[in-house]
Amino acid sequence: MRFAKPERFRTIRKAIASLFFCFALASACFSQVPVILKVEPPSWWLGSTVNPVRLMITGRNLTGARAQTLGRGLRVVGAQITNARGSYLFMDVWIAPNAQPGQKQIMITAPGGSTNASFEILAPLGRPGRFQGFSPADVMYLIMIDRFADGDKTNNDPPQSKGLYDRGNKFYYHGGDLQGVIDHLPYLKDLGVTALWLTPWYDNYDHPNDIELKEGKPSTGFHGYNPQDFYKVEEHFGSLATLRQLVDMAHRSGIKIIQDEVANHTGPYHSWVTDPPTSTWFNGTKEHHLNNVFQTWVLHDPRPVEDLKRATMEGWFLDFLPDLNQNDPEVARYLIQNTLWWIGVTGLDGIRMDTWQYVPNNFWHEWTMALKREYPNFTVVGEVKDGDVVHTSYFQGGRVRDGADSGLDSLLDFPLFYPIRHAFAESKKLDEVPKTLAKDYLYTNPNILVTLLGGHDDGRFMSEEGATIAGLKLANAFVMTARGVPQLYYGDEIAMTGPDEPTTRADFPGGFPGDQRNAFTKEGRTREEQDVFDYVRKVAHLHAKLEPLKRGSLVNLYVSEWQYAYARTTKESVVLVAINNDSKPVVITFEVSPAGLANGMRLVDRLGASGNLQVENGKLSVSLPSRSAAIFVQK
Ligand SMILES: [Ca+2]
Ligand SMILES: [Ca+2]
Ligand SMILES: [Ca+2]
Repeated sequence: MRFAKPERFRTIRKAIASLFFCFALASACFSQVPVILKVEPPSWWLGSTVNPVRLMITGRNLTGARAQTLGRGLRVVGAQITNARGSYLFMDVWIAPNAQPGQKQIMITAPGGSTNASFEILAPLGRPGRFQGFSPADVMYLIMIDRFADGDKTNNDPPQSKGLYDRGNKFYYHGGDLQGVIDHLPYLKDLGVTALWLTPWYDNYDHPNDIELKEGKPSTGFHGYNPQDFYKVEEHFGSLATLRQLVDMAHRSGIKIIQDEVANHTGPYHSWVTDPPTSTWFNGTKEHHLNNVFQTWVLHDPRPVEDLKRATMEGWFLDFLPDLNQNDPEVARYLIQNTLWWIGVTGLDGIRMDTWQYVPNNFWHEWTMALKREYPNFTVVGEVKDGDVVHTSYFQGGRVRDGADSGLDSLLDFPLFYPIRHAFAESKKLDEVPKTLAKDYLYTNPNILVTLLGGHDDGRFMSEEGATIAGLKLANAFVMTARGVPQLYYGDEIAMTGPDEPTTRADFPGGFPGDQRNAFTKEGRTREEQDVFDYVRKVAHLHAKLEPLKRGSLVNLYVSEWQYAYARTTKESVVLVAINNDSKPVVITFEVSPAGLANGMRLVDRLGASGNLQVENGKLSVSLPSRSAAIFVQK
């Protein structure tokens, strides 16, 4: 009996071995069964200008797959293409005009078997109050979603991306989310905001980023600019349902939503990097690519050094952000549909496009055409971060550049941003501002440019050397009365500080659990913060009330080193603005006939800096205290 034990063990071992053999055999038999991991886009709506819709199905064992729709309303049309690794299947699906909305099934049959993929046909969202586009009638407000307000504590440390939440770390998630924005819509409405630009809400990577070290340590994608899934909402920010709710509730408050998009690159950990859908999906590969040299001046050079141009257009940002190849038709189609999808499923109103200049104009032409075909009122602002009007204006649509008309409506007005900072933050001479505006003739439409005094990629206004509350007020008065679409940066209305990129993205006080005070309320603001808040609110509301500030032509009336006076005029009315950036009070006298103001006309300053005035001998004499602005309207 003593030998029975080893005998029994041998039997068990044999049994286990044969079991393994069976498993191995089974997995060999079934390993070729197609598996569907993702369908992009996952849905589309009836009555779209895009029909058929190009589907990209991500999966396994798709080599040689054929697709066939089950049921009515959806039809696979044209050829189906799979890649050699069997990880992607491209096909067109046509939505019947009389299709019933709902989930549809597509049967995918490959040599190893069949499986189903789901695709939803949606009823289109109603047009009134949606897809509105932004205009100079708006006051835009930029929110960094992670840093504004935490409205849902349950998504702060989600299971799929545990450990990225740390309010003590400038480069980690702080808990801000879409619900936090919803919760503060009344605050924004009260401030006078009519359009929200939200930093990207795409799903970013779920683990620390040890490719892009910040201060020597791993960072995270809290800023949203490193997508790992272009069709998902970042789990730290909420869900697609929350996003839809945000868009609807904002619209009910008279606030538009502007999505921040990225079409130049993906995040460094996107699954495409190791398994690209086509061989030309990216410009280069992870191992072999150009490093971006940022020589953007060659982009408008009529005789560009081609190597420099190529390294600027196709180089990977910082050597690790995979550069999408928009000249690959599948990439172009993917990006165009992705843009339309976010608009179509949420009803949002505008787009701020990141890194505009690093993407070819022939692609932008197709992209904006598709956008305007579906949503004619929609508007787009492109980020071309450059202080030179010659350079920046090159990228505005309305004329052919580099072989195509990009169709781009608007640009962030960085050429005006720097003079605004110099004059109002650093208390330098003011005439750099009108001298920059004098170059407006280079733009196809300067009136739609987005003017700003702060943003998430620059240190805060109040952290510039020499910045004062008086200067901050002047900058606000200027951007909300000059031509363009004024854009505010969250927290500038309470004079938040932060000298560099990470600190400029600090948490809004009161937006987060455990905050010492709540600066969203008057009680929670310091006297100085309240002073700035009241001023910004006042000029924002004047912008809303006074038609010329929204639609008027800009007429220059007086320029000196330290003073600037201009009018905004419509056929019906005039608003006159006078700014004294000097540290001394001043009286300036100037002709007002170019603004159509007649003798005897009485004017009152809505900001209360200057006394009431009367036009005499075709002139006005305006008395302005040190560092002050006046907004005159007819009495
Ligand atoms: Ca949260
Ligand atoms: Ca994520
Ligand atoms: Ca590029």
